[in-house]
Amino acid sequence: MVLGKWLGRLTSGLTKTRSKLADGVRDLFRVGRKVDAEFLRELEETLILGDVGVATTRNIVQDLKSRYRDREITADDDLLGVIKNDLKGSLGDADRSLITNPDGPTVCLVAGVNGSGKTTAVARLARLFLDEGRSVLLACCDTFRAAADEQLRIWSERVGVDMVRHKPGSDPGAVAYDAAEAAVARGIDVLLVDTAGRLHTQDHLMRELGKIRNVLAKKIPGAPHEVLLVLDATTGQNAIAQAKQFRSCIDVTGVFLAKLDGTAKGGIVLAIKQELGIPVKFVGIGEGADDIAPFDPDTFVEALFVGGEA
Ligand SMILES: Nc1nc2c(ncn2[C@@H]2O[C@H](COP(=O)(O)OP(=O)(O)OP(=O)(O)O)[C@@H](O)[C@H]2O)c(=O)[nH]1
Ligand SMILES: [Mg+2]
Repeated sequence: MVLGKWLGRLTSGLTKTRSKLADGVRDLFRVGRKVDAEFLRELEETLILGDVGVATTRNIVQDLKSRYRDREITADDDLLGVIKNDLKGSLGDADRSLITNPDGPTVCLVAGVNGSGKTTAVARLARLFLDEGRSVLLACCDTFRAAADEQLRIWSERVGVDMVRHKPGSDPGAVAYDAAEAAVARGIDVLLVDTAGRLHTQDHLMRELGKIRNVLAKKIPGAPHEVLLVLDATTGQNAIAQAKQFRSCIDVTGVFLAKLDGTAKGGIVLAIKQELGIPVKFVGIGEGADDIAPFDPDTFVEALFVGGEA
């Protein structure tokens, strides 16, 4: 499914990645070269430099090589189209829709390391769900950082949703409890739970995350239905290492890849799929409330290569 609505936004959000990855690939094809060893080496280099990841790069290069050798494709074919299809195929057809709770509020817990973009993600998800006609409530379970609740409050006003907050320094589990209760009482569709930034090595903070999860589960069966890990795309391969560590502490159901607009490392989307197998569900492509797009492989690859064919 190509989400035409998102193509424009993604296209501008992927400007930096396009200049490094897609333009590099396109330039290779433009010179009308044979698919020989030198060409394949350059393609491999371009994909790896574009943060696509070693395994995915190898698969794509190998596929092109063997199909060329078997004369399934020739130099006259639309080789860029072949690569684009390979990239789309590498991203797979995982279900990327929000996991919803048919019997009450859908609870979406948002976690990640410090500064990855969690609070901004919460605000943008709220805007997205409101636009879809769902009612939304925010929970500020970041009671750790002073001013975190104020930051979320400003967003909640901007987006036009209510939030549940306690005083800074209070127990985030208690906020989760009150927020879950309020979500049920008000018949809310989606409860978005913002949390403090943490590293997997901070045992007490990881336990705290587990406690928030348990409190939510006690109040709303099956909650949190979605655990979104927010990764900062500008950190490239580091984001993948972080995700592996987080996943060992909490069940992650999806990735929110923030700051795609600020990096040429957008190829990381492919490496996430290959190395984590967790679906990227949303991408952040700017600092505004509307700078979000549901992730769709076709739209992503099309947006990446926008600007003419080889
Ligand atoms: N360019 C760009 N900036 C972003 C994006 N998402 C977040 N940011 C910026 O990244 C910075 C950190 O964002 P926050 O949402 O506060 O991050 P956080 O994970 O909640 O941070 P802590 O709560 O301190 O751990 C802010 O300056 C945001 O404006 C994005 O998609 N693109
Ligand atoms: Mg925050």
